[in-house]
Amino acid sequence: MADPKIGIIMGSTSDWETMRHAAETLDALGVPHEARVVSAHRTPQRLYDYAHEAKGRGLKAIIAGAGGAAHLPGMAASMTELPVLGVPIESKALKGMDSLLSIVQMPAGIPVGTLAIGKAGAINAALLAAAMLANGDDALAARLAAWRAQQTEAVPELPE
Ligand code: RP5
Repeated sequence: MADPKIGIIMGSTSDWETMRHAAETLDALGVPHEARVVSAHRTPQRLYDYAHEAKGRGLKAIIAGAGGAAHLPGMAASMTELPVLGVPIESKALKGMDSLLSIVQMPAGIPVGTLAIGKAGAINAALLAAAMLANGDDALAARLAAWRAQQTEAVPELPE
C-alpha cells in the first residue's frame, strides 16, 4: 500500500490470523497501512530498524501484536516517539493472559496503549489508530462516524 500511515507489526506469522482484523478494519476505513513480521527476540535487528525508521517514513502510529512473553510493543515503543498500540495475542498455554500482562504492565515512562486480547483488540487498535489520525483529517473523521453509524444500524432490536 502506498504511503502507509499505520504500521502493523507482529511477532510471528502465526499472529496474522488475529492481526489481519486490524488490517481489514483499516481497509474498511480507507486508512493506508502496512503489515510486517517483526519479532523482538527472533529478529531484533529488524525491530530496531523498523522502530527507528517508522516516524521518518511517515507512519503516524504502530499497532503491535505479540503473544506469550510479549515484549514487542514495549520494545518498539522504547525506540520511537510514535504512539504504540499493543494487541495481546491469545496464546495456547495461558489464553493470552501472559500476553496481556506483558504488554499492559509497562513501567512509567514508555507507554503502550493496550487493547483487549485477540480479535477484539486488533479491531479496536485499528479503530483507535484511525481516531487518532481523524483528529487532523476531516474526511477520515466522516468515514469513522459512518462506520460507527453502520454498526449501530446493524444491531437488531430482537434477539432472533
Ligand atoms: C511471539 O511468540 C509471537 O508474537 C507469537 O504470538 C508467539 C508464538 O510464535 P510462533 O511460535 O507461533 O512463531 O513471539
